[in-house]
Amino acid sequence: MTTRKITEATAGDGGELHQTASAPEARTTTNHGAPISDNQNSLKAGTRGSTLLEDFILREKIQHFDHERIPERIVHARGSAAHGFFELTDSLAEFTTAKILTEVGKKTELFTRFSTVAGGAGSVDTPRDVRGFAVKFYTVEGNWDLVGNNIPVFFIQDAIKFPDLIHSVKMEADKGYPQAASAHDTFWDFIGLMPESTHMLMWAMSDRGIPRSLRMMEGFGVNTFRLINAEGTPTFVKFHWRPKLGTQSTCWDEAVKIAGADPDYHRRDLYEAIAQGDFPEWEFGVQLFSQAEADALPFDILDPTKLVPEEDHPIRVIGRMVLNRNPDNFFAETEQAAFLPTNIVPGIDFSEDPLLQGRLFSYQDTQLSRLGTVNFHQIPINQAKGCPFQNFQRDGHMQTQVFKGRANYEPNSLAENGEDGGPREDPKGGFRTAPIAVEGEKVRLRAETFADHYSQARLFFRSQTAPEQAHLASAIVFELSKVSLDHVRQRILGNLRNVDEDLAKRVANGLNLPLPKASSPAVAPVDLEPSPALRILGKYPDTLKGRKVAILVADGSDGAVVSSVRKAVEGDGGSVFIVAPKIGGAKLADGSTLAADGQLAGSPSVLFDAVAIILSDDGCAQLLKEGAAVDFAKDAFGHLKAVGFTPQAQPLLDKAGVEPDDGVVDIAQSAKAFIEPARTRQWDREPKVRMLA
Ligand code: HDD
Repeated sequence: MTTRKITEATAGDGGELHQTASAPEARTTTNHGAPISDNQNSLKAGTRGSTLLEDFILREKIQHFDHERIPERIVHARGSAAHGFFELTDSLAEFTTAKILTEVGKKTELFTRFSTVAGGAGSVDTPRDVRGFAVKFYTVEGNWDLVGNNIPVFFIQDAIKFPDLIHSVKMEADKGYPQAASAHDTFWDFIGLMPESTHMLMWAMSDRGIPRSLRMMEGFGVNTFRLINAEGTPTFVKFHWRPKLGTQSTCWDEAVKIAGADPDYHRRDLYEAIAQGDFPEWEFGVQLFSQAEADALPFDILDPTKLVPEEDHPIRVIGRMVLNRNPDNFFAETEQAAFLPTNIVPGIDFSEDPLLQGRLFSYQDTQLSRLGTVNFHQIPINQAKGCPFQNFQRDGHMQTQVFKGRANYEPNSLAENGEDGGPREDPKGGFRTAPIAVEGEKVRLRAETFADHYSQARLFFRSQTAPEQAHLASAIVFELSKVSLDHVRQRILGNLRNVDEDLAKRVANGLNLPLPKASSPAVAPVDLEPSPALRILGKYPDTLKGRKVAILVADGSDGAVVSSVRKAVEGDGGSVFIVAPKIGGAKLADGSTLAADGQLAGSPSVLFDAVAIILSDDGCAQLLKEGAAVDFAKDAFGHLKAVGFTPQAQPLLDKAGVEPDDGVVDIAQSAKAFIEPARTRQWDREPKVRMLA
């Protein structure tokens, strides 16, 4: 009797906020349905005694918790995803029977997961890395997964090298670091010994490796696939995603600081944009090649380390993807999503690309270890939604389908007895592999047509604008400066000489090392016509759409200037984020209080695309003593962002080393004048703030 009274008293310790239920539909139960009377106190031998083994409620709850984690993805562990739809705008009926590519106007549900590659599930969003770009289309002919990246080529030409590549880039086996970083011995050791990786290395070291937002990345199917039309004629195809918001990257110093300021920068950005109804959108395009066109290319269409410049073979835009719904539950959807390059639909087929061929095994296999059962296709996020999925595969761990009848084999004639005989193959509408002729001996060899490893690396480097080339060279200097093995650095420099003599010299200078002999390429590289489409800068129009402008205020700030900046930014499609020394806001000159969206120390300027610093004389005097305010201005300037200011903020700008240029704008005079520089970065400023290679 005494014990019971004390238990009730203890249960109430959580205060009146502790909610209880009596209606069966609102009750907490065990996993097997038994109602739980007390979810706060374990069963004890006396109020101060040991917990009893008999407490099945405690054991079930703790045991379930103990098993909450599943193995993270061996690559692409860190990811963020969203639901959306695909809409076809131009039919490819001439080339394929796939309904998703022929029914114009039809919207197909999809789920898209973006990821970094090297880091673990809990790593930061902004390391220098490739980004995964995986789309699962729930088509009426089954799920089609296009499992691509934000870079159109890959490091290796054969899947058999993939485990070595990944071992080399992930944290070193003995030390367990660095996490989510390619700047270490083993990665560069592998890359130096693998000249075929040089082309993708250029991409990874370019600004594409440090995107500003997942919403501002291009995507690529990477491998070549085939489309198959009603006559059975195959056409090679490469898939492309182009962001409506344009491509944009961060500065390296900025990416490093974002990692501390907001490790979830990309995840938050995607989530918030969708939650606010600002749905990210991509155009979907294809490059198509007949066999004759493919044969005429200077490279092998089956070689995944090569691309086909869009200037030579334009991208035909055939549809769009809109991401318009955040996952309800991160684990159930984003974590349990299983993407499989083998998920294709009738009318689409694989090519013989040896990297793709290996992928066709790896993904199904990895899901078994990650999700633990051959029935992972029954998890809601992985289920085919556009059509039924049915066959005679049965049982296994976590079987959730309850099959009726005894038809679980084929052929069967049970229908003749009036029983349900189950599903049947469909020779006409079912998936058919294109009858491509094959010939040759069984060999472990690579085609000679795969042997040129440097021409496209050179093409990429020479197609970049001057600032992009400088960033690329500086990125290699940064990474090689973290490498401790001199012979590895030497080998890379020798390889870089085959890419571009100027690039090699700049990197050697940046390291203060002599330039070694060029390594001997298997095939001498050739000069190709530069492809401006490989740049980020200037490829898409500058815009404030999807971008965030921070307005820094303090007590005494002029509310009229705040309003005019807000109006100008929002009018141009951007959004505004008020930063103040205190989260409760600042008292403006007119006596009103402006609530803050973020407190200064937690809202550094690295998190924004442009900044406006609106201060009174007093407010500025106070902020001169606040390091976070000085850094706010200094970093915005250093990261080449537009800096709007009121003249009273000048002492802060001076202390932060902000010098006048076209991107430093007096917004008290004109908020509008701030908009154009705010749409982009001030590349001319860069040589003033940073020594680039
Ligand atoms: Fe892979 C995951 C993209 C080559 C083996 N890969 C994975 C994901 C993406 C890619 C975006 C994450 C999917 C998700 O969000 O769940 N991978 C690529 C691209 C490649 C590529 C574009 C080259 C064209 N991958 C590749 C090879 C192999 C793998 C050559 C193995 C032989 N990839 C895997 C994997 C992963 C994976 C181990 C880890 C988690 C998963 O599959 O589901 O099977």
